[in-house]
Order: sequence, then C-alpha cells, then structure tokens
Amino acid sequence: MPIDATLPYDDQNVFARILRDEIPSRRVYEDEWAIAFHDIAPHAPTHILVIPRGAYVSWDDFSARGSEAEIAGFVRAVGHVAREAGAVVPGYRLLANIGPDGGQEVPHMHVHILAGKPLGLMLA
Ligand code: IU
Repeated sequence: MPIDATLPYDDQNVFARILRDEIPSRRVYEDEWAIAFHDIAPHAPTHILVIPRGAYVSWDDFSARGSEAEIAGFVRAVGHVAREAGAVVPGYRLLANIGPDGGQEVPHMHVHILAGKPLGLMLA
C-alpha cells in the first residue's frame, strides 16, 4: 500500500531498521552518506536500493531539506553502486517513487537501480 510521503518521518520504517542493522539486508555498499542493498523482491536481474543515512521520507523531503554534502554524497554513491554493479554499460534505470500516487511504499528516501536486461522505454 503506497504511503503518504508528506507524513513526518517514522524511525520505525523498514529502511530505518535496515540502516540500524535491526533487520538483515544484502548490503552491497556503504559510505558516510548512503547505504545500498539488494531489493528483497527484484524486478530485474540487478535491483539495488540506495538510501541516504539521513532521516528523509522521500525524494521530495531529501531535495528540500538535505544538505549540499548529503545530496552530493548520495548522488555520488548512486553512481558508484551502478558502476560497481556493472550496470553502466549497456545501461540501467534509476527510479524514485514519491508519495501515494507515485507508488512509494517505504517512507525512507530511496532510489532503485534496475539493470541486467533490456528495460525498454517506460515513462509511466
Ligand atoms: P517503493 O519505491 O517504496 O515502492 O519501493 C520499495 C521497495 O522496497 C520495493 O521494491 C520492495 O521490494 C523493497 N523492500 C525491500 O527490499 N525490503 C523490505 O523489507 C521491504 C521492501 I517491506
């Protein structure tokens, strides 16, 4: 069920718990700004989620309240993870779902990295 990303941050959300290692995940990367782990229900041969360490509900929240350092660190982390996953050639997709109509289910800012097969054109 998509969530309302305008709600206050819930520190019991599943990605907050993954960040605190209260729930296991298959981590592939971590640095000062972000962690990345395999999606539990992959939609492509490579399906990795990258999340900032900071407490942000969504892309909207992160882009509005995140510091320059957090935003730069997060963007660098996404690029690094995609390169490490070998996703850059022949290509990959970045996806962020925001709010109920955007199909967001977990209320901690995250970006999907999808790769490993031809993904075709998808804009909605
Ligand atoms: P969304 O953008 O919020 O809709 O994506 C949430 C993703 O988090 C979705 O692809 C789930 O499969 C994934 N996920 C996960 O990897 N581990 C979990 O414990 C839960 C969801 I709950």
